[in-house]
Amino acid sequence: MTPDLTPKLPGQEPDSAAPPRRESRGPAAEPTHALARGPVVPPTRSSEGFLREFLRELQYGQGVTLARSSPNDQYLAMARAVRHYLMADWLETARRRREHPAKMVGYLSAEYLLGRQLDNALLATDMVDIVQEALAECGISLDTMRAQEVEPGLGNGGLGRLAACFIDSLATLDVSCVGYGIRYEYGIFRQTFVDGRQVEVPDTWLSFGNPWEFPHPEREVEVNFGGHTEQYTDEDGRERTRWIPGWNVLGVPYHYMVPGYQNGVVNTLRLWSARATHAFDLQIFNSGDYAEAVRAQTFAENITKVLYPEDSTPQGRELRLQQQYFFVACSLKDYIDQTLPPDFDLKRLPDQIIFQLNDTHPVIAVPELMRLLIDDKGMEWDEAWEITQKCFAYTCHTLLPEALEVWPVELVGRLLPRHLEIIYGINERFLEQVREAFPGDELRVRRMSIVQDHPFRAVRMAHLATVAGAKVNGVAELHSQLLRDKLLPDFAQMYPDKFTNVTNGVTPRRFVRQANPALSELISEAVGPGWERDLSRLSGLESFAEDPEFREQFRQAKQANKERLRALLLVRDGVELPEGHLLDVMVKRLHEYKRQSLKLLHVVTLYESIRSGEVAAEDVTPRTVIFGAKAAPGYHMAKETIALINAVAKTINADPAVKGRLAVAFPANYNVTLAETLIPAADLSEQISLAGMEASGTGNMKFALNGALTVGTDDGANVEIRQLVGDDNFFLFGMSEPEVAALHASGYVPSQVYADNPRLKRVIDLIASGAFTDGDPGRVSAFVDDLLYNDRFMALADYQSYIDVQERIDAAYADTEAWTRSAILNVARAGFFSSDRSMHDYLDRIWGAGIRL
Ligand code: 26W
Repeated sequence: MTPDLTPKLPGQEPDSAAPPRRESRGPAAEPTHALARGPVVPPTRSSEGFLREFLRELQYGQGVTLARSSPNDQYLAMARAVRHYLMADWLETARRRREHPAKMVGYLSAEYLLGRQLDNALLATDMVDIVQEALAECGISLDTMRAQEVEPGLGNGGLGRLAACFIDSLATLDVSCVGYGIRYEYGIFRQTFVDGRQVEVPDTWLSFGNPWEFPHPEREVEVNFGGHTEQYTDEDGRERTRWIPGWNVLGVPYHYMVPGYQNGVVNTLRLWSARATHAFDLQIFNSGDYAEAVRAQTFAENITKVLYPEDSTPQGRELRLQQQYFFVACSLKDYIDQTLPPDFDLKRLPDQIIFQLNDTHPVIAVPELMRLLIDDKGMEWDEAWEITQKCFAYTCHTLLPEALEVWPVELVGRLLPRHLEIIYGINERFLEQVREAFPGDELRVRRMSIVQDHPFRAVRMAHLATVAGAKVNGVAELHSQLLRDKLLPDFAQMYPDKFTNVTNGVTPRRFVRQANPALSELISEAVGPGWERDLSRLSGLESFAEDPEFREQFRQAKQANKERLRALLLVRDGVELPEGHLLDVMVKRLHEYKRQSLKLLHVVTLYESIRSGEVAAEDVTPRTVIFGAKAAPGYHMAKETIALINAVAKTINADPAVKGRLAVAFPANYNVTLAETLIPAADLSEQISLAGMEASGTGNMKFALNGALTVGTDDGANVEIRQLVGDDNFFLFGMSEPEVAALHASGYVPSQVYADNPRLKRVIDLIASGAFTDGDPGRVSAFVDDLLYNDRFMALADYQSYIDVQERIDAAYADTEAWTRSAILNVARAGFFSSDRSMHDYLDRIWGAGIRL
């Protein structure tokens, strides 16, 4: 229920009752004391210096003595002490950017899957040794401190993690950027298993305090919703529209530091949190209905309460649209009113900023900017549209048609009536252009319309983004091609120059340097220091692949990482990983198109072939398969798949017949932190989506950079990984995208594939018999029936090819030297997948001139 609030118009607030407001800009007078005038002086970079900061924070910040402090006290104090070392750079970066304004990137993303901050900050400031030494003086271990941190899981998966990598790279490249997003009170749910089934637990990441954020309530902004619009004539006699909102909330920004890698740059991530407006306070004051006012307060704060855990099927929920509008409205207002100089001429806006739209989630920013320019600043439509089109660029992250966001017209009209009018205005003018370019082609007009009529009237956000954006990009070569050819072909025909590609990347700081110190040391010894900032230097490892001594060291590093993983899983999950196995890892969101089901069929095939005596256990390459995956809470088939993986794991791990040869582990709650230990330990990276379905994948890049070999389809960025590392160092299998399309067209009958392949039949029959579910076939029927009679993502069609390639992998792994050689070549040739390179591509292809490097 929407609280009934009288709209707050300027001047309506009785001064006497108005709550105190704080100025957001200051100070008034010049300071006189030298200390107050000079630049910020960072604390001394020594272990004594750090110790001093730490103890001060402990005593004055936490209010405890060392002797009485809890690990959480210690963690909070040390994190704040580390922060001190970034502060001078943060303030200096901000000052520099203000004094020499260059074009800036406004990265608009509903998700940032940041991962833990402590290690990242220590690495950026190069303080690990200093801090370790200082803590040792207090009898505190750095590892204990690291373990205290709950990672900010403000994202679902690939898209959110990509945003985190990109802002890391922009800071490292010293590009002026502000990341804008949402400070969810609850991030992605914590996954637990009860009887092997996923149970979601709220992620209370803020409950022990968050030392990495800086709330700025004095920079709050007001965001309106609901109400209606009305026409009026302004003083100059012009017909204008104004929005009379029905209710509003406040956005309070929380600032996070985004440090570059040892370069003195610290950018800002600005996450918005919703609060009730002061009108609520007034209501308490005036109406005396305290309980009602508090209820309204809760209503407002609901907007940023929780991250929606769906990452492929939008639910069209009202609160989600509220979240989207809330954060972009806050961000645009913040940029225009607080970041630009007060007298800035908005005609020049495109010289100052480019807003990158991370998928369609922030696309409501387009009509919002139009509204600001037209209604608030009095611009004419055409001028506003010209500016708007230059200020946005759109990145698409999917190919699944059902993942494309559409918002019911009824909902948009009720929540954002003025924006709906503007969207209609944009669409009307756009469709005129379509008709002009393609006269008589009304079918095309209907296909391209921003507003769809069927199956229900709704705004197609991808169309809006494509029409408004100066550029539209996909996230890997293949994906960008399919975007042009299959997802948005009419648009590609109309605006061929708009479409471009930027292949994704990952930050080598977090995913190599920080996650894999053993390999990092080897790399530094081989190619010298500084590769973390220029990952193309990894190519210097190429010749070391031929060096037996280096290969031995490389294996030792991998072994150390496996031991680190074993130790972690033992305490984290009570899982005991066998030693000496090929570590075969599939970690990513659970989705049918990613085909965890195919991996499971392989596992059962291995199991069945040993059990049936088809192969002798001692002839099998020992393997441990590790899964990590969260399912969207409402995604039934995904949850069934999780239950089945756990059931299969339980059976296999308990069966003495395969002991020492085959094991399956499924640690719960896969997240960034677990990835950092898992990926460096892996031998084999599973990237087995149906070709044409995975936009890019970024886990695939992290594995290759950590010396795992990929078994993969020709999909997403796998294509580019294979091109770069070479066919000899990549295990390709399965249909290509054109083959998939052809099979679709000719009619795919999975039950026929099953009937024609005796091995596959044995495997599916074994599952269907209830062999893994205590003899209960009912628990697997949904999974089995879907494979046999639907199999939308053609797992059965690729089954034999997958089994064959896995047999080649078994043999290849047995040749230790050759395998190591391939693994080293993967690292040496994967430097392209640094997100620094992605950022250079965005600068060259999308963000344009004016951004200073
Ligand atoms: C609920 C609606 C919805 C729909 C799609 C929410 C989130 C999405 C995202 C676009 C899904 C996503 O994370 N896509 C992934 O983006 C990565 C970064 O570009 C790619 O590497 C993955 O292939 C892609 O699945």
